[in-house]
Amino acid sequence: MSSTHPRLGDWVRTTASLCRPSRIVWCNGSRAEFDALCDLVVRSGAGKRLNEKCRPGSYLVRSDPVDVARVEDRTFICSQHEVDAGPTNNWVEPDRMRATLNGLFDGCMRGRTMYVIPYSMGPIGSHIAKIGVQITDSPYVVASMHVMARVGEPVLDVLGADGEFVPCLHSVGKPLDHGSDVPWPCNPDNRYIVHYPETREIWSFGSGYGGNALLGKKCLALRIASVMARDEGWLAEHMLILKIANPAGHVKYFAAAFPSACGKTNLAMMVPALPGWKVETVGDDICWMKFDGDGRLRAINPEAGFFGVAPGTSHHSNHNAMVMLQKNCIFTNVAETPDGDVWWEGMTESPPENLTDWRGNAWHPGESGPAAHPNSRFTVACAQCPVIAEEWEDPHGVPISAILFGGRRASVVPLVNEARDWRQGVFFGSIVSSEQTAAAFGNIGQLRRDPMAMLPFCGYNMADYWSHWLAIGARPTARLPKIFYVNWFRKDASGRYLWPGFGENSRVLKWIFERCDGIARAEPTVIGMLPADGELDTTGLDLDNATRNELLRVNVAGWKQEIPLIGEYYDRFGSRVPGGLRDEVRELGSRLEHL
Ligand code: SAT
Ligand code: MN
Repeated sequence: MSSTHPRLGDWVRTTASLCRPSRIVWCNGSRAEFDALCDLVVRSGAGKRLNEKCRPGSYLVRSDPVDVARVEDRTFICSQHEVDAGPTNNWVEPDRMRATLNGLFDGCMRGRTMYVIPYSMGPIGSHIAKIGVQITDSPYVVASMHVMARVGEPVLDVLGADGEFVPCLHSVGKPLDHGSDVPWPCNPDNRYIVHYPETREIWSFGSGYGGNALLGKKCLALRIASVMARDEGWLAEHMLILKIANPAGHVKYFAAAFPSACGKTNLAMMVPALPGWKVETVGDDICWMKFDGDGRLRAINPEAGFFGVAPGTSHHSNHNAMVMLQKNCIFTNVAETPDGDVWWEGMTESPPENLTDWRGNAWHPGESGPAAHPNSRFTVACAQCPVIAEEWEDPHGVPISAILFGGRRASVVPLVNEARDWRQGVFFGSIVSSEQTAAAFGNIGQLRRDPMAMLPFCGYNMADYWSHWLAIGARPTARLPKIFYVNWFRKDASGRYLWPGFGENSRVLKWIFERCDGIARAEPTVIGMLPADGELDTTGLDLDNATRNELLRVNVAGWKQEIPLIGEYYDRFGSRVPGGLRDEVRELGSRLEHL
């Protein structure tokens, strides 16, 4: 198979003459191709087939211990002008970066197979979908792309002879010069995850892991897509999409953005504690929203699979994920049990007696390090999720009624707060922050700002991105979703969580649902609209009044302390910060002063 698309053909030829692989394979996306790739990963020594009796159709892969996560400090937005990348992105002048990368890619696939993977982010042929073509020399990456995106021949059909595609070039950066290979080739001293937003190209070198290497996900669907969305008037967001039905069977769709380690996948697959309510999944990580003819934002999940963090996933935190992971999964860097199954921290209350850890060494309870790497992952098709919404592949997308922003904040930020209008909602998104939880990252309790949870994923100046959000809301015909700021992570003085979280978060979703219908009552306060007395359904929950009040109170002193911090944060972006957001901070400050 090859392409009848001259520009694609040219790009593949030019890339091959630069990288000099021993052969080129065009991926057709078939099941047989997937199986053959998995066999290759097994034969390379990086992967093994798990016990068919425990995890049918599943694999365990171990990466090189130095190649285990996204490398934000090696991620670049190479726009012509530095200011267009903004202060939150790494920038190098594009011609200089091209020269560096041309040097690194020169001959980098010697002795290897170069795979060409046409893929669609979004249902094939959907007007919201985008096509990418990834070239890679990693069979593990090709197998993962099979799960995470729609790949192969049907994509080329849609592309036709002159369709648009984003070229995505990836190499593990380790030519095979003298025959013998290592199980997980990579080049940790020369890692580059590079985006050219103006020409919409992605070049990634030196890593085979996750978002560094599966270029459809963070690189295309967020960094490049956020630029496309700005130019074309839509939103490419780091959000889950959930479907929620009330006991009467009425349905709404919410999109929600959280920084990492806030339980996005768990929320997307939640089992509601409230009787009669039902949550189903449309997506767990990325959401593309476009206006329809009625002025509503309709969302698709551009992905076809979940690439989720394994540790912490259990029947308590995410029962549906546990069911979803019973078969046909690729696990990376989790621990292995003696009978050829997988295990990770948090899966069971106590670990099994004997394990092989993520590095391949014997491991016993009480060992100093974890058995599974903290960023170990499962890769699994969305279709396998037991609560996947039937419309998850609707090419028109689903209409979004509410957008939720959340962070991990022990104090100040209430359990739920509805924005008075779109502008205040964008303000909420812009100040999203999480407290650093482990001593590993600087001071405990220190805030990391992560606007709209897009800090590492916005492909242009963050302040311009806020302006784009405001412009979306200023569209005259728009029927906009309501925006809410949620915080499941409030703690008391002794560090105990005030709110049970997980399935109990359905109580908050219920209030949001009923706000969208104009049924539930809210009380206007200086910081936003909080649930009026008795409006948050706490029936059957062991929550005393004092705790409830603490979760939903306006912490005047706390907010007064936030105001200068927000101002300082905005100052990083200088004059690019939209006036509307500056107004929000000033007005919030003066409302607090007048209390
Ligand atoms: O490695 S990924 O970027 O795909 C996942 C993540 O870091 O959120
Ligand atoms: Mn994510």
